[in-house]
Amino acid sequence: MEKKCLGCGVKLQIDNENEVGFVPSHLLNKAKYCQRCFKLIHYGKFKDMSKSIDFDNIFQFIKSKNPLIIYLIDSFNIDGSLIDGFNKLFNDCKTLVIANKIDIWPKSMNKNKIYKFIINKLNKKNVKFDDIIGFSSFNSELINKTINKIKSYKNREVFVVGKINSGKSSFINSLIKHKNIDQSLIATSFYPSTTLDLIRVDFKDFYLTDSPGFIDDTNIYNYLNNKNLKKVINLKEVKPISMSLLNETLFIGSLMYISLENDIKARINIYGNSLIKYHKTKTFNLLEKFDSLTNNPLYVPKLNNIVNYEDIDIKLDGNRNMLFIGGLCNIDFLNVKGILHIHKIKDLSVELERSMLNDIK
Ligand SMILES: Nc1nc2c(ncn2[C@@H]2O[C@H](COP(=O)(O)OP(=O)(O)OP(=O)(O)O)[C@@H](O)[C@H]2O)c(=O)[nH]1
Ligand SMILES: [Mg+2]
Repeated sequence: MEKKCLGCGVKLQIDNENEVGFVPSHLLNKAKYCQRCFKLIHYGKFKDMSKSIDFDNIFQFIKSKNPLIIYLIDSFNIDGSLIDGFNKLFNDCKTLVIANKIDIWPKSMNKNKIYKFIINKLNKKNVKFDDIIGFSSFNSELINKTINKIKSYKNREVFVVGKINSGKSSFINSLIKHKNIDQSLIATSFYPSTTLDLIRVDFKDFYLTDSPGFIDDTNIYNYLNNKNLKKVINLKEVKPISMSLLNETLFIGSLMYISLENDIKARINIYGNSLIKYHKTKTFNLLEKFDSLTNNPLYVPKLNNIVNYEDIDIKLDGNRNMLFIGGLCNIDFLNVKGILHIHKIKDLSVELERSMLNDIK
């Protein structure tokens, strides 16, 4: 019988060290993980093997099972974690949305406002779903609630799908731990494309299957090398950073910058990783300043292809609005009216919405 890696899902093999699933031949019999996952789990070393993922095949297979789909969405990076064409891919399937990583938002924030915000967003983007649950891998009450919800669908086959890094494997691991199931944990990490193939776990009442994260160019993770990812990615509760801007430009690390039209004063709260430098500067010679940051370690490295930038303008209407920047940070504008200029990576998702911190109507 073929043996699969319990960390990433690929078939184990002993022939080629540079291909997925490799284990040294003398370890094959007792190995649970491939060499790549073993190194990730024990030494935090990551090897990108995302090219090996066969999404067409995987999605066809999932559909053929007529499963319950668990659609994992990162509640801190909502737009960046939506799959383009989700409805088309899984049109006939029951869908339970899990709004994950709810613990990254400050504890003081009203979680109902976040859920309501996400529901509005999904409706606006015409995502069809049957139910939604807020979730965090660290909250046993939410884990319990989720297990009961999954059971209530009575589907034997349940597949977890979502974008890279949305937390699919951590989600399943938290259920494995909670139910004390005799199963090795799936490999997880903040590096994109940790999971490479399907991983099916028997929960007795149902089978829960992990899948590789869907990849596109909307998230900041796709543009950073492994070292810089650590400084940018949000893995724990964020503490908002408050500041005001008047005829000034805000550099978000050396990744992008935003400024308001002249003489408009803005009070903002930034929700993001405190390792990023949020740096204010006078609004002139911006491109020169930006280019001078090329040697800064956070500067977007040109990984596989050239990264294109673009300038866009967004109108702030005087309400409390939040700018969501593809997994990088979210910026709350407190009742600012005027034009916001943004210099950003072309395909990075940047969306302005009425802030979830508004009162619920
Ligand atoms: N704070 C917080 N972090 C989480 C949670 N769930 C996952 N993470 C973190 O998010 C990162 C990605 O988690 P994974 O479970 O590997 O994500 P994935 O969706 O399986 O990723 P791929 O396999 O690459 O598609 C890891 O660093 C996790 O620790 C959560 O509920 N809260
Ligand atoms: Mg995974």
